[in-house]
Amino acid sequence: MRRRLAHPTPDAFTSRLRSPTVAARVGVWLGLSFGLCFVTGLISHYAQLQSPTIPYPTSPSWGYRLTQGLHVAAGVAAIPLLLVKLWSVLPRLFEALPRHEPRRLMLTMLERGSIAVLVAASIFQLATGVLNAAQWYPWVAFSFRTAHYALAWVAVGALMVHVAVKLPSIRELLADGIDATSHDRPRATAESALSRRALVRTTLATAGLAVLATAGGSVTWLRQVSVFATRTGEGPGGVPINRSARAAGVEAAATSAHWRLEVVVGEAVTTLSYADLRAMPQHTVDLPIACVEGWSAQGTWSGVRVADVLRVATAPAGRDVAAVSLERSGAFRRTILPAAFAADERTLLALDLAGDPLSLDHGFPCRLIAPNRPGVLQTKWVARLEVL
Ligand SMILES: Nc1nc2c(c(=O)[nH]1)N[C@H]1C(S)=C(S)[C@@H](COP(=O)(O)O)O[C@H]1N2
Ligand SMILES: [Mo]
Repeated sequence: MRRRLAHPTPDAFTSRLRSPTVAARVGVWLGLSFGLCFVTGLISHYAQLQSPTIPYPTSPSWGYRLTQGLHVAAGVAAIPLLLVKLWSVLPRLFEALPRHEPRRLMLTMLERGSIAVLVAASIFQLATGVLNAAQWYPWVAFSFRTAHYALAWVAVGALMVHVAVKLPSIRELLADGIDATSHDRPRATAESALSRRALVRTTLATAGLAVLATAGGSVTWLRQVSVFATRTGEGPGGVPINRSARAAGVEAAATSAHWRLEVVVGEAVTTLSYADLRAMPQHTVDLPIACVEGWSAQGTWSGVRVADVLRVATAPAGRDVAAVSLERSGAFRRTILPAAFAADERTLLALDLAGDPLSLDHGFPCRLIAPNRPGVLQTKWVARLEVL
C-alpha cells in the first residue's frame, strides 16, 4: 500500500516564536534597511552615470564615501533581518488556498505572487551585493550594476505593495504587546526557552554585529573588530589597492621613459612629460577613495590641478573631460569627469600619495583624484585627457 506524503499545514510549525508580532517588528527594521539601501543605491547609480542629466555635486568631498558606506552597511544588516523574517512567516507558505471562492482565491494568489517577487528580488539583491563587496564576480551574463539597479525597483515596488496590503495588520500588531497571544494560530503553543522579545532583540543585535564585522572597511576605529571587512587600510599611504598594475597589464607602459600625458582639445594635442607635470604648481588635498564595494580610505594626495593642465592646453572652460588610462581593456579605462569636477580646484592628477611618489599599483605615473566621486571613477595610470 502506498501512503501519500502529506504536505505540511501551518499547524505543523509549533514554535510560538513564529508569530505575526515578530514578523511585523523585524519587518519594520528590514523595511528601513531596504529604504536606506534604495536611496543610497540610487545616489551611487546616479554618480556612476557617465552623462547625468542633473549635475552631481562636487561637495561635500566625503558625500559618496558616506552614502556608499551606509548602502553596504544597511545591506549587511538586512541579511539577518531577512532570514528571521522569512523564518517567522514560513508556516504561511503552507496555508490552504480558498479554492472555492474565486474572488478570494484571486486576491490571495495576487498577494502571494507579490510576496514571491519581493522575496526573490530581496535575495538576489543581498546575494549580488555581498558577492560584489567580496569582489567575486562569477556572473558573465549580466552587468552587476544594471541588474542590481533594475531589481532594486522591482524589490521596492513589491515592498510597497506588501506594506500597503499589510498596513492595517501591521498597525494592530505593533500596537499589541509583543508576547500577546491574540494573533497566535490556535496550535502554536509549544514551550520555548526564548521569548519573542528576546528573539527580536537577538535579531537586531545580530544585524548590528554584522555591520560592525564589515564596516571597518570604511570606519578606521572599527578595523580591529571588522573580521569580515574586505579592505582595511593595508597598502601604501594607508590606501588599499584594488586592481594592481600587473592585473591591469600596464606595468611596462606605466614605467616606460616614453610615457607622456596627452591633452586632446579638438584637433590639438598637447604633450606633457612626467618632468613637465612635476615642474607645474603642485597642490595637496585630503580626499577619500570610496569604492562601491563599501571600503573607503582617506589619502593625502599631491600633484597638479586638472584645471591647470587644461589651461596649459588652452582648453575652453566648462567642458566635460574624459580621463583615459593606459589600460587596454576593462570597464574603468575611460571615465568622464563632468565639467564641474574638472574645474574644481581639489581635482588633481595626483603624482604623490602621503608624500611619496604614487606606487605603480596606485596609478603611477599619475592618477585622477576628485572630491565626491565613486572610487571606480578615480582613474589610475592616466595617459590622456580628452576635452569633450
Ligand atoms: N585604470 C583603472 N583605474 C581604476 C581601476 C581600474 O581597474 N583601472 N579601479 C578603480 C576602482 S574600482 C577603485 S575603488 C579605485 C581604487 O584605487 P586604489 O587601488 O588606488 O585604491 O581605483 C579605480 N581606478
Ligand atoms: Mo572600486
